[in-house]
Amino acid sequence: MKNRSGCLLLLFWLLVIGRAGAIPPAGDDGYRLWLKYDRITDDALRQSYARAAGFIALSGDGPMLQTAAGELQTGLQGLLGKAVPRIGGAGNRTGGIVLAVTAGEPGLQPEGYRLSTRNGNLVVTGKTDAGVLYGAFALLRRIQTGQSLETISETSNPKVRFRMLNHWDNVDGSVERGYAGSSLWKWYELPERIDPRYRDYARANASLGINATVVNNVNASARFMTEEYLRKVAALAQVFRPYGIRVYLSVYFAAPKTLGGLKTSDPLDPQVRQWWADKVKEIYRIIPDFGGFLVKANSEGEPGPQDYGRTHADGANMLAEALKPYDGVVIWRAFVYKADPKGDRFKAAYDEFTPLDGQFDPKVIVQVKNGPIDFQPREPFSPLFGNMPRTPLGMEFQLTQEYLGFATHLVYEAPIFRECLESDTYVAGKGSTVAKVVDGSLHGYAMTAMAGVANTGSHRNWTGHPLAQANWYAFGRLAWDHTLTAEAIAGEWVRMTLTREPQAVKRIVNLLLRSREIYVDYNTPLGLSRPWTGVHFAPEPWQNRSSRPDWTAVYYHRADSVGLGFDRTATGSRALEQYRPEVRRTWENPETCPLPFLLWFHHVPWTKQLSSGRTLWNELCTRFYAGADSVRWMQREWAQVKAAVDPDTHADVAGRLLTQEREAIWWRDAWVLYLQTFSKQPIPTPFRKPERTLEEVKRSVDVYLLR
Ligand code: BDP
Repeated sequence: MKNRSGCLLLLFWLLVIGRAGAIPPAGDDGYRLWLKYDRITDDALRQSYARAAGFIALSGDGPMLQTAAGELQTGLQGLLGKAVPRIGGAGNRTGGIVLAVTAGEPGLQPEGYRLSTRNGNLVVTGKTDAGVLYGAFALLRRIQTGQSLETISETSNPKVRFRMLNHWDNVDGSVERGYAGSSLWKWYELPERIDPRYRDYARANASLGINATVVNNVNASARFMTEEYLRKVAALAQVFRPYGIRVYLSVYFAAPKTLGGLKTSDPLDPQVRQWWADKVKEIYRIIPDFGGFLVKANSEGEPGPQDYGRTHADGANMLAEALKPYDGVVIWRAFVYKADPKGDRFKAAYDEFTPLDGQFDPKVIVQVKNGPIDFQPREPFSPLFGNMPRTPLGMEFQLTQEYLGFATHLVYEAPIFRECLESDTYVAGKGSTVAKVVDGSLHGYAMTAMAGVANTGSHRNWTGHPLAQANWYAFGRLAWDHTLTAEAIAGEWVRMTLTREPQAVKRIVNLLLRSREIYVDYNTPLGLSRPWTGVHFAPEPWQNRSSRPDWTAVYYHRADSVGLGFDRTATGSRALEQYRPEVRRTWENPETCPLPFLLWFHHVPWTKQLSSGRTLWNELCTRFYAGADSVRWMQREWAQVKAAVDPDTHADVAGRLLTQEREAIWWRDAWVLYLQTFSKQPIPTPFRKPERTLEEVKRSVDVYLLR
């Protein structure tokens, strides 16, 4: 009896200790992202790394250099299974890692790094501490992905200067278009309590070279300009600083009025200008290395300079002037469109911004979404790229999956980013890619920027869908070097995050690479788009009522008895005129327009024979059905890698793929049944008619939208 109660007691304590975390959980919760640093199981490989990494020598004690050494120690401790000591200078010692800040190092930009071997040591060189930090992470990445260190010789400079995340996070802890829980920032605890997660966030970003973060929503609350909030933001800045990350804030343009009590927020009003000058002074007193402002103005109801008859340039320049005494920049968003029943939203940003080229202060960057409308599953590149040679244009990508199935659909976004960056604007002849506009090489921009609307949240694994971490990763890697391929990035990420088993790596990379096309097929094939208002999740192609025409679905797809698609040629809205003739020519002829862009530019008859040999209607059905069916292929592929992936992660993704299948069929059925009311044609063989009626799908959407 006594023994039995002793056993029970022991069991009880094991459970308690286990729950308290003293016993590590069996599964991987995804928290460590791509910085897992699990011990390398291949003995020979591990020992070869261990021989090359016997110590870490650093001269200098700057906080970022310390960070670099600390990160190397953490990483190597995990990967090699033993502690690697940190020493001062290397002296005559060999077999270690030397971190060297060499201001005169040729071929390096301030944040660039060089990895080389010298005198029997691995040397990480940077012109600055930041360069060394990025080099240290690059070295770790090599080890994590199993590369040799023998003949290491790599020089890498960032192609873009401001590599930033934009968080659409609100004062109340919610995240606009966030699908991974609530905000990472616990405003109510700050500045006193520092969640350890802030540091892990900084580590993850620094490992990719991300050096800037806008911590609040572009639909900004003026509260972020109060001293109370600035002190909270300062506490974050302090955590991020040793990782080379500066904080930025989105501003509410009408703050002088709502917060400052002024009668106006007119950017040309001297009192308003003074208010901003004082505010900026206060900000730099509290956050000495503050990065600058991100501004959404005169867009979707946000206030802006046009409320006072002024231009975007007037507004941006006023803020730039306030920031002038400091090192800050103004990032002014070009995401604007008016409620014009006759207009084409596609043309709005170009029409409003190109006349202002040359009028912006040198400290202003205009941030442009990759496409002309709004982060659709596939969009042509924004015609602003290439058409503002005298204004630095920054890129805005969206990592959070607003139109890409939230956190239940697997969509690897690197192909979206690459597709845009590789697009040729032809503004200075062939080869004038969007990437060359954004990296400044085409127009000689003095400042360059790439931003990603973050997909992070309070979910333990940061991004909700475990594989959506790859989108954060891919964005960071591309912001550093836009020439990296989607495949190479996926390969790195999978090896660092999921598995190093070669067959499994191959399969998962392939799955990631195909995921976007599959999504497009069942969601918006052939150039359909769906930026209609609302939650941006449920299929509602029939939605035709709203306060503005461009907030309906029918505005975009234009389905009628004749056909489908938005005519943007000379017979339609003429939006194609915003592109150079070479670009226009590829898209303006419906016979030769690539199918992925067809309905972006043409209203195509249902019976029209396409280059695929099928009629429009049959091609649409084929895509919707093939797309939805392919989700089952994804499930099968994922099942094949079960033995190579952590069981918890595997089960999580497998579950989401089941949801994705159900939702893909929902989308397919909604579109097919709705469009059929116009095409009046049967679902072609071999596809089977949806099991529900259009009315039933509509009802399911209504129920989904109930609050
Ligand atoms: C749209 C989102 C909206 C954002 C807006 C923006 O639906 O929530 O505020 O973009 O980028 O995609 O400002």
